[in-house]
Amino acid sequence: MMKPTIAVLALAGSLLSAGEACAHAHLQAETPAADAVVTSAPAALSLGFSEGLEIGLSGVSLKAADGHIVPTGTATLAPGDDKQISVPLNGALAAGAYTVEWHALSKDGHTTHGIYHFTVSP
Ligand SMILES: [Cu+2]
Repeated sequence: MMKPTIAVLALAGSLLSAGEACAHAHLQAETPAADAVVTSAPAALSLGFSEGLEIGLSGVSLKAADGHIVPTGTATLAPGDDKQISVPLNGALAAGAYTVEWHALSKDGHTTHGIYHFTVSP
């Protein structure tokens, strides 16, 4: 008769902690900004998150409008700020629409991911 009670308590406990202590890394700001149209090609992508990240298991990929992956430098954390990822770009991006796909592992061990777009205008 003990087991169902324990299971219910465990479930209640996990729901409680999910609401209280969980701190997933949410993307808060990015450059170029989501849906921005920029007139000069950016030298890097930067993404700012709500929580500190494990950079080894976080990353960004950049896709051109035709779906091809655009080669980039390695994503690194900003010096002294483990919430900020910077991804250097190899040379100027051609005019066109781009998709940024990111994934992040926060210090609390939870993963998040997302997509946004920006456009480099001719
Ligand atoms: Cu979390």
